Amino acid sequence: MKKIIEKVKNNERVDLKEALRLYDLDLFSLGSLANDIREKRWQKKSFFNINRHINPTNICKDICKFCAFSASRKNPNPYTLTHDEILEIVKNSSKEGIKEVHIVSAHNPNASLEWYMEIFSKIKNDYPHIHIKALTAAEIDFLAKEHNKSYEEIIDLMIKNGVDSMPGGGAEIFDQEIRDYICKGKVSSKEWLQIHELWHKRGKKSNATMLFGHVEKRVHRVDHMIRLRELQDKTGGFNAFIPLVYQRENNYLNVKNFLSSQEILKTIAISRIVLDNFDHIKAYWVTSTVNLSLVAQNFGADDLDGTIQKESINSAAGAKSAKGLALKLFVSLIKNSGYIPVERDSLYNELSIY
Ligand code: V47
Repeated sequence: MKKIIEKVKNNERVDLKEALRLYDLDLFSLGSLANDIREKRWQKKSFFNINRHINPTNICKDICKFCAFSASRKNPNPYTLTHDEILEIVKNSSKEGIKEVHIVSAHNPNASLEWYMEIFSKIKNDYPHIHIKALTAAEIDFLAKEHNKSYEEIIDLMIKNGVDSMPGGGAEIFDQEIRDYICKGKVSSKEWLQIHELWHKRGKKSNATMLFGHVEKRVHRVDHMIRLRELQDKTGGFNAFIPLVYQRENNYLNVKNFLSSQEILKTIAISRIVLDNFDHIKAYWVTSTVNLSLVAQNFGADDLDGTIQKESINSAAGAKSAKGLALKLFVSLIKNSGYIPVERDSLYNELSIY
C-alpha cells in the first residue's frame, strides 16, 4: 500500500489492481490523497452551471432494469412533448438566465429523426447564446439503428442542427456481463466509446457517466474508469466524469444492499486518482444527495452540476431532485461548506465567482 500511496503522491498513474487496493485505505487517508489532486488543480473552487434539463419523451423501446423514467408497467404515463411545448420551456427558462439546456429523451420508435433533430435548430435559432448539450451515445446508437444511418451521419446532423456538446449518459457500467444484466440490448460499451471518440474527432466535447451501487463490484467500477482514461488519452475530449449513484425506487432491478456514504465517497476519490487526464470530477447532487455532494468536494470532486430546474430521470427512481435547486441556495450551500462557488459555462469557462 505504501508504494501505491507514493505513486499517487508523485502523480504516477495507478493500474487497475492498485486502484482497487486503494479501497482498503481508510476513508480520510484516501480522501486526503484525492483532495490534494483536486486542490492542486482547482484550489477551493467549486464549479456549477445554471441549466435546465428537458426530457422530451419517455416512450422507450429499450428496457433498462434500473430505469424508472421510461413509460412502463411501473410508470404508465407515456408522453411526447411537441416542439412548441419544448420551446415554451426554453423561453421561460431563458428568462431565468439559464446558459445550458440538457436534453435527453427515451428511445422513442414512434418519433421521427426530424422530430429529434429539428428541435435543436429551433432552440439555436431563437436562443443562440444557450449551449445545447443533447443526445447521449445511447440515443445516437438508437437513432442510427432505427433510421439506417451511420453514427457519423447522426453526428453530422447534430452539429448541423446546433448541438454543442454531448452529455455523458448511457455509459452505465462497461463490463459487458453486468451491462447485459442491467440493460440488455442497449448500446454496447464498445459502441458507447466509439460514438464519443467520433464526436471528439469533430472537435467537440462530452462528459462520461458511470452508474454504480447496483449489482456491479468494485472491480467493474475501476475497469470502467480505466476504459474512459484510455479513450481520454487518445482524444482529450471529455470534460467531466460523473459517477451516478443508483436510485432504488420504481424500477425492475431488485437490489437488496445499497451503498454506504463511505463507499460512495471512496469511489469518487478513486475516480479523481485514476482519471488523471480528466479535468473535472462531478459530484452530481441529484444522485449523491446535496449533503454528500458538498462533502465530496473534500474527496476529489470540483463540480456539483447545476440548478437543473426540473429533473425527471432520477427523481422517478426516488431522488429528491424533481424541482432542481435554487441558485441562491446552491451558492450559499457551497460557500457555507468552505468552497468558492464558480458559475461556469458548459465548457468550464468561468463566468462569475461568488
Ligand atoms: O444514462 C437512470 C442514469 C442517466 C437511474 O453529462 C439512473 O453533464 C441512478 O447521464 N439511478 C442520465 N441513475 C443522467 C445523466 C447526466 C446527469 C447529469 C449530468 C450529465 C452530464 C449527465 O441517469 C442515465 C442513467 O445512467 N439513471 N436510472 C437510477 N435508477
